[in-house]
Amino acid sequence: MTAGLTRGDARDDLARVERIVRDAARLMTQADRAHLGTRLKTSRRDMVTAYDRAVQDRLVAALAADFPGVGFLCEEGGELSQRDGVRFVIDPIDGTANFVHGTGVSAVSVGLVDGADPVLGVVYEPFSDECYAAAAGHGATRNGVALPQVEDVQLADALVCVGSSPYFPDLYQRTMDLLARRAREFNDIRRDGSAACDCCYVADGRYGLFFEMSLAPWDFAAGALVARECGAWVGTMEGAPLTYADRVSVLAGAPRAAEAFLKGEGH
Ligand code: LIP
Repeated sequence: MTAGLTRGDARDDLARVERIVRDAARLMTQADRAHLGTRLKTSRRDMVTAYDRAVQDRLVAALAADFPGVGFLCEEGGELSQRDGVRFVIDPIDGTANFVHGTGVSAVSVGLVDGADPVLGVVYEPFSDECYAAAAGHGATRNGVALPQVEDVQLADALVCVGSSPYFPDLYQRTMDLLARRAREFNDIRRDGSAACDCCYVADGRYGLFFEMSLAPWDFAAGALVARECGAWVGTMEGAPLTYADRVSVLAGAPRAAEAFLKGEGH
């Protein structure tokens, strides 16, 4: 049983969530790219498309039918903004800017959280057909194949993936300043534009570390669990546990790399 939340056991529940995510993601790969219905939200960098909303509507309808009584916290939320209790935490398209520009990675991310405890997570990048799934205490998989524990690399050997917090100009500048001060401690830096994918790429060893100064719970709820289940250190950039109600900073990485990053000068 998924922490007493649903009918099945954790792995059965996870398989059902993964099927729902994969189905909804077909809206992305079948999108009419000449008619994305793109609109601005909080700034010229913060966009939403008709497909974000369509994917979210399909996810919510299917999850509500399959998991009656479970709440929702969704990026395109409105009334679907339950910030505590048992809830699905949904980013219908994480990496919307990439989706709009037809570049990089963009994924459907669905987490299931009980208060501040992650229970399940699915992140599916449909263009590369890579689906990451994790249930708390049961490890993580990529396309159904178990992921090994992360290699505990040093910070100097780590490809460090950066989230630039583009919706917050002050944090964007603080991120650039941090890189100017500390990137020389890393092997090199990368920037993808999807925190959900970035956390999963820490889990599968592509990156030794990922950080971003401000993320919403839907950006990281699923991916952070995938990373944690693969032995990565996961928390805030201040070294605190993640919470799932409001925006927080996120750090995920090989334990030695994360420790060295946290010991370094302030952010
Ligand atoms: C995005 C994150 C990304 C971050 C962007 C944005 P969205 O999510 O995954 O890491 O840098 O600011 O928050 O908005 O595309 O769902």
